[in-house]
Amino acid sequence: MSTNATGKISFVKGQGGLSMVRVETGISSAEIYLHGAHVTYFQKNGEAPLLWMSAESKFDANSPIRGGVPVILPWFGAKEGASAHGFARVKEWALKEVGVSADGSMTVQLKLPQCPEMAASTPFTVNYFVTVGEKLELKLVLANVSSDKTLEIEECLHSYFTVGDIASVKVRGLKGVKYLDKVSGMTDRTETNEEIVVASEVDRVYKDTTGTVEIHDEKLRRVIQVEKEGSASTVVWNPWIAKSKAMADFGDEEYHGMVCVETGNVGKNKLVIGPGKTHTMVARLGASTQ
Ligand code: TA6
Repeated sequence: MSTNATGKISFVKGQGGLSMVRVETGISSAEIYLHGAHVTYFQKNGEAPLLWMSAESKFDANSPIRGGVPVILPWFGAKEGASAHGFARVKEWALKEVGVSADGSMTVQLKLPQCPEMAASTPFTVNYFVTVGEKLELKLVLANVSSDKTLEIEECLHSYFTVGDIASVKVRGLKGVKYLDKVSGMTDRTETNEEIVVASEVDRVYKDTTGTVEIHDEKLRRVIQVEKEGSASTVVWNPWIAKSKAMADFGDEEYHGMVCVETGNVGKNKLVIGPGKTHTMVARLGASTQ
């Protein structure tokens, strides 16, 4: 355990006996599992937790954790003969460094270890920097370490947010953006609403969009900001009734208290990284009370 004037970092056994880093700064706290480099908790002192976790989530080495911020790499969605959303979220990441900044925020750096699944692709490395402070800042740095081959890769920080009641939530910031509607057979549509409301399953991959998305939560009287850099895709998801029931690690009624607004480069926005080049994506997550 290491501490400084305002913060503390502890290395503990979390749920399921999985290794977890607990970060406590003077103004916020977070929990990060080495399994999947999975941030499961972030809360600013005096506010409701920012991230949502399923009470039914598994915590074992072979399963993804349900909730928080799954790190989706090197593909997004389904893939023939492989598990959905890639393998990074079920690997044990290496803890590389922890640090404190002058403003009291604390950063944990994790690295995806080389693994057999990577052999099939252009060699790459993944470093992930989780900064806990006023906001939760997530920085994903992909490096193409090949000297002559390009790297084609998808990435997504699949953030689950706590809301008071999905029925009184409005998602703003995507008006005019084109999206792939996965609920109506992968139809290409354009967002016409200033405010997106969720009253059935919503599963949309918004394309070529770099703006901040806001989650207006009337019940918790707060606005969550999902700010980003180096990301062209935003995914909005709520499983609603049938899909909630179909997932073993998702409570039948839990869809009322969550919404995903995800930060990535997926589908038509997948990354093509040149030999020896790197790409950085940042998601900056926080809330302001109304
Ligand atoms: O990002 C939305 C989505 O792609 C949905 O289609 C749904 O499958 C969700 O991800 C969760 O996927 P998972 O593999 O974690 O159950």
